[in-house]
Amino acid sequence: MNVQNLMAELERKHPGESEYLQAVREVLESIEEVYNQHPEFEKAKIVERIVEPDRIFTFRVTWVDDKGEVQTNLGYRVQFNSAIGPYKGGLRFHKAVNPSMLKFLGFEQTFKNALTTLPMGGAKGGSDFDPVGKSDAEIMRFCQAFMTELWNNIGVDTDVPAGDVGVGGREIGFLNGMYQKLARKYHTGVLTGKGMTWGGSILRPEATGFGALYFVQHMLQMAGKKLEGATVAISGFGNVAWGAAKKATELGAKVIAISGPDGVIYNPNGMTDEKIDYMLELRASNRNIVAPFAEKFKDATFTPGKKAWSIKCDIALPCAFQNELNGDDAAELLKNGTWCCAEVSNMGCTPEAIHAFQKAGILFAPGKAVNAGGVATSGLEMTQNCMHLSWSGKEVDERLHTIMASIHEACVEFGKQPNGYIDYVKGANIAGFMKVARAMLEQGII
Ligand code: 2IT
Repeated sequence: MNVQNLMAELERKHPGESEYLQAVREVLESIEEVYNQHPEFEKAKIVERIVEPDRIFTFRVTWVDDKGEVQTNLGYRVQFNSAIGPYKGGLRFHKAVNPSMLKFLGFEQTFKNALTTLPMGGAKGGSDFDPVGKSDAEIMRFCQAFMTELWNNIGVDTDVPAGDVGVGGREIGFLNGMYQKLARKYHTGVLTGKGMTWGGSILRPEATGFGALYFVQHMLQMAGKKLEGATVAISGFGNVAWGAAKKATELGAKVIAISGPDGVIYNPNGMTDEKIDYMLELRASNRNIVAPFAEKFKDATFTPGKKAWSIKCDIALPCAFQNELNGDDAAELLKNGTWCCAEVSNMGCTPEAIHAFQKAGILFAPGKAVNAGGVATSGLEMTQNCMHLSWSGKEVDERLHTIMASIHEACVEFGKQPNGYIDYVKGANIAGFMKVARAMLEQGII
């Protein structure tokens, strides 16, 4: 394999798909050396096959808003790779959703799911529907219209969607209701992230953030550092940021920043239960602003137009969107003494930011390892659904702990450099890639 040639070919085939090309380049650069030691991969053209999704469904979603006006959005499901199990991955509702974004997410999901140790292939889907400012009734009608097109392409043993940005428990409820009505199938395992009374798993809402903090604990332990007393800046205020803030606080760290598209909240005294609960209210309001946090809690201040990375912190946790932390942000964090950055969002850092962190020798880990606790717990939800039972919170949490420990171990095994530095990017990419590549190899040319 030659990365430059492969990338040139992909750029020609998929012009302008910047997020997708960025995600592919990062993985190929990480695996090049190991790949070239395996002529059997080269012969089976594994890399040429693994970078393309198996198939993409694109569909029109038409619905009626509260004013009686007809609205049309685009819907997608990218079924990326099924070598190790049925397609699995979230749905994203955001105005910027396009095929490039969902292809990058589906590609990442394939390797992330491989890291979880569970048998799940990679997928992603969503729509350019913008939930901001929508009523609950509008969200319901949109979800129902979206499922009218999607239902025939998903199923317990084929493809199991879940939430992502803009899709939480409320949306999964509306989607599941419509799925059952259309498919006349009532197995609880067609979607994950369900409510607790209809097949959901305890801890799934918390799992992405909790798993991320378990991963950070392992990183810190290995580096001889501690979470207790560390200051943490988190971007975003949605489901993932909420889980991360909750667990970071529980483990003795001080969450001094959260943020939104409107600006940053500086929270010098850290989180309380009331503040953490309020993050859920902010998300549920569909306004997509974080400023009200500082109106409600007087010890916090809001600065419009600023990112979480403007706040001096020990640990930076991007928890919102891809490329939300760029080279300039990394430089500012490093100047302020940040010594760890763990991506909780998918591809939260630009390549320039990752390069800056690694060059400075600080702890850095990529989203596909750090945030894998979310989809791992979706996998545990699927297992419970198939067994027709539900596990206790203790049982799910223990399994999540074990999975995050094993992902950390895999990153160290494949990412340890001769000078002792652990390149978690390389480690996660090689570990995830090797598993999927071997599975493809053993199943022939298809
Ligand atoms: O990016 C992700 O891993 C998710 N949005 C969760 C996917 C899932 O199937 O739970």
